[in-house]
Amino acid sequence: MGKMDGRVAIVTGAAQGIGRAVARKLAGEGATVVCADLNGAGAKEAAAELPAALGLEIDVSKPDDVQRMVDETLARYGKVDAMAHAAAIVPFASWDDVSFEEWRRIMGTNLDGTYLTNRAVYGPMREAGYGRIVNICSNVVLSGTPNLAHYVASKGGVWAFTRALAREIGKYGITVNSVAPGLTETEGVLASPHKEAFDFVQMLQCIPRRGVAADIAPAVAFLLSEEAGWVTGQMLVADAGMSHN
Ligand code: 4PL
Repeated sequence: MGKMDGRVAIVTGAAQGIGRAVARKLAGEGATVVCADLNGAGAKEAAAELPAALGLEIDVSKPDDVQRMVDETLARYGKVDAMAHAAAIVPFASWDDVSFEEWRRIMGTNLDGTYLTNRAVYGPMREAGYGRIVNICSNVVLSGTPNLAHYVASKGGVWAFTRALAREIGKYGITVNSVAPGLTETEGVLASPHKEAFDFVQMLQCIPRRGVAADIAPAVAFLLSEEAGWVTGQMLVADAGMSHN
């Protein structure tokens, strides 16, 4: 018996990192999971390890891709109860190197992707009178971490958008929350200069160890469960207390 029994959940960014851990966790709680990722092979691999899942190659910055993600979910499983939107680009660049083109690239995936995915699941959720949405944010919105200005701006948008959308669609039985992880040991982070920040970040945490994707997934699963229905518009910060102040 799991808290997602009988539920159909879409997870974007499901091929690796936090998205993949969320897909595993939701499946463990009984959900049927649609694993979407720009890396189609990775999405299919993530789906293959789960009892009931579908893997799709999806670019969340592209309206047609995102619509296809929801259409295929409905065609295959008949409904979409929940979505965890984890797909994002995590760049590392000094402000001197953030061209307008690079700014637009980050906004296109991180912020347009949030608009498109939330827009696309909203229709069927409104019709059903039930829905649970979690957008993955970041604790950088609370501190303005350096070398991430475009990323911080995009995640600030995710945070604020989530609050605003919650106001408008609560009346349809849909909750919208964000989860804000801190620096997390994922494939993406380990392949980037952010990996050099673990020691510094650990000093600021209440719990002094490296965060891993499995530390984030339970917070997402709670907010996507039916019993979280009285919680909406919130940002749940899952960062070992780094930003509790
Ligand atoms: C604390 O979301 O939350 C680096 C890179 N450091 O992407 C993040 C912290 C990064 C973060 C993040």
